[in-house]
Formats: sequence, C-alpha cells, structure tokens
Amino acid sequence: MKVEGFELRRVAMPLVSPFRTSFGTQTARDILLVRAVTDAAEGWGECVTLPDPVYSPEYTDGAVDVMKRFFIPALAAAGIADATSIGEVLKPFKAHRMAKAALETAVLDAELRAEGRSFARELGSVHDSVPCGVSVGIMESVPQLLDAVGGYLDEGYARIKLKIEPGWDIQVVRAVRERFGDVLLQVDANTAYTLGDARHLAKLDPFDLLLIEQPLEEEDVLGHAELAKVVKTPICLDESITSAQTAAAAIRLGATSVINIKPGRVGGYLEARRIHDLATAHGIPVWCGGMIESGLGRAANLALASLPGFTLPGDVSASGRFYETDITEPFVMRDGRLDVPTGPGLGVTPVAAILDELTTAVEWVPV
Ligand code: SMG
Ligand code: MG
Repeated sequence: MKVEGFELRRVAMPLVSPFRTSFGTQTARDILLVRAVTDAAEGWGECVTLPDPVYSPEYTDGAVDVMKRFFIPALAAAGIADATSIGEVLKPFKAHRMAKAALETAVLDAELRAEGRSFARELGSVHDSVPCGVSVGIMESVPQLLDAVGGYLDEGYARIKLKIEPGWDIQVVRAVRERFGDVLLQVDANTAYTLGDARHLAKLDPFDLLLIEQPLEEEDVLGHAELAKVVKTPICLDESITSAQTAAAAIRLGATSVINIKPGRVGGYLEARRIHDLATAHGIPVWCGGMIESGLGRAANLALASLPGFTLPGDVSASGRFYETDITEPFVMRDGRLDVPTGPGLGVTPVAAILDELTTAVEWVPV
C-alpha cells in the first residue's frame, strides 16, 4: 500500500450542553480529522487534542504543526507501507502522542478497509456490543446535577462518572448515592488535588465508588502510590499513563489498580492494545476513556472497548450525549449498550453533506 498524502480537516461541532471539568468548560469541539489517501483505500483518524494544552501538553494547532513540520515528512522519507511501522518511524520525535495516534489510525483504517477487515477483528475483539458509561460535568448546583444524572440513567447508561474538584466532591457523591442508590458510580478529578488532600479524599470511601480517576498531577505517579495507602477507593490513572512503559511502572509502584486507556493519549490503538495486554497480565482491569470524539473516534473506541480485559464500562456514550448532529450515522444506545462496528476499517464513514457543512478548514499534505 502506498500512502499518497494526508488531508487535515477541521470540523466545528457544537456540544448539546456545556461540559465543565476542573480544567475548563467545553461548549464545542474543534476536531482535527486526518484522512489518509493511499493507492488501495482511504482511512480516517481523529486527533483528540483540545484547543488548549490543559488536559495534556498537546493542543490542536500544535498537532497540525508537528504533523506538517515533522511527522508527515518523516513518513514520506521512510516510504511507509502499513500502520505498524509508523510508531517506529516517528519514535525519534518525543511525545506528541495524540498527533501520532491520528496519523497511525488513518493509515490503519485505510489498510483494514483495503483488506476488508474491521478494527474490532484486528485488535482482538471478543464482544458484539459494549456497556456504555457517561461522564457528567461539574454543574452550577447539586439539583441541576441530579437532574442530569437522572436523565442519563433513564436513557439506560450503565455507569455514571462524576467530574470532581475541591468544593465539588464529597457532598456531590453523597447526593447522587442518596438519590440513585447503588448505581455504578466513579469520579474523575483531572489532577485537581494534591497528596495533602489524602484524608479529604478518604471521605469518598464510604460511598463504594468503582474508582477515583487521576486525583493528582500527571507526573506524580509516586504520589498516587502513597495516596493508595490512605484511600480505600481504587485509584485509576488517566493522564499519567502515556505508554505501556509508564503503565508498567505505575502498576509496579502500586499507583494504579485500574487503568483508563485512551488511544490518543498513548499514541494510538496499537499501543492501547499493548497496555490492555500488559494490564490484563497483571490482573488490572481496564476501561476505554473518551475525548468527546465524533462518530469516527467513537467507532474505533468501541472496537477497543470490546477486548477481553475491558471489564468496566467505558466513557463510550451514544453520539447524542455530546452531539445533536454527528458526522457519521449516529451511534444510538440500546439497553445501555452500543454495537461494535463490524464493517471494514472503522466500519463508519462521514456523511459527506454533514462533514462539508461543519468543515472550517481543509489542507492537503502530500507524501
Ligand atoms: O468522551 O465521554 C467522553 C468524555 C469523557 O470525561 C471524559 N474525558 O479526563 O477522562 C477525562 C475527560 C477528558 C476530556 S474532557 C474535555
Ligand atoms: Mg479522566
């Protein structure tokens, strides 16, 4: 397979409601899509960067720049024929994993479409459908949050994740438990606490949460290991896990007893599978994280979430959780589950008219 070039496309997608976390509020997504054009087929990759470097050091304009300035020229020079070589070719360039992931996913999708194989089959899927979790942002008031959570439970979501930060944590979890009983419940702090908050975070223990996600700084893996000695709620790392290597170290240190796997954060679906394999070998459950993806990224996440070690519901929601109009046929939940796509590659393609309408910029970068 010969890669002829990459189209970099920006798509503006308004959210159905603002999504507030400890690092800011998103009201729309400015999504960077990569379309790999090859002599055999085309493939899509979604770059999960945010516009600002507030979740991770990457940001969308930076991803475009690093792709054009370094990654695509390096791929052109190496003459890559398939997706598995991309990681090695881009290895001399440090980090920028979300940008690398988008390129690798686009080429992998093209390759799989050409061969008529699905992402799910390629990655090692063992389920036809997966249970859906939903991530619920920080809100103006507890009654407003309870309304939102009630609505998601009515829709059938199998697990609720509450975003927390200092001042919006213990009383919020208590209110949700009191109102909704023993639903599957977990919290995500997006690095909003320090080890000094250990006693405070231990106040979450009586609420029988599945896990607390990334309470401390991305680089404070040791701090999480210390925290795990004080807090009974299982600690789950998100931001800190950037590769199979960091995952192995965090497991060894006792810093994480569950792992959130986000393909973009770790450099792609192939590295995501390696982390799944490693965690499973250590008896560590994993689940698939989300970055407010369009239908393209969602399709790939569903394939990943159907691997055997993904034993907890992921942040894999229906299209309607975030978007009135998705760029693919919408993913619609049935009995709290989404079907894993089975068609070639991602199994979905953008609806041309919708894609065109939402596109704000397109650039062609030849290889
Ligand atoms: O796609 O359902 C989704 C979003 C899930 O909460 C979610 N993601 O830290 O896990 C996380 C956040 C990161 C993105 S927030 C803009
Ligand atoms: Mg998280």
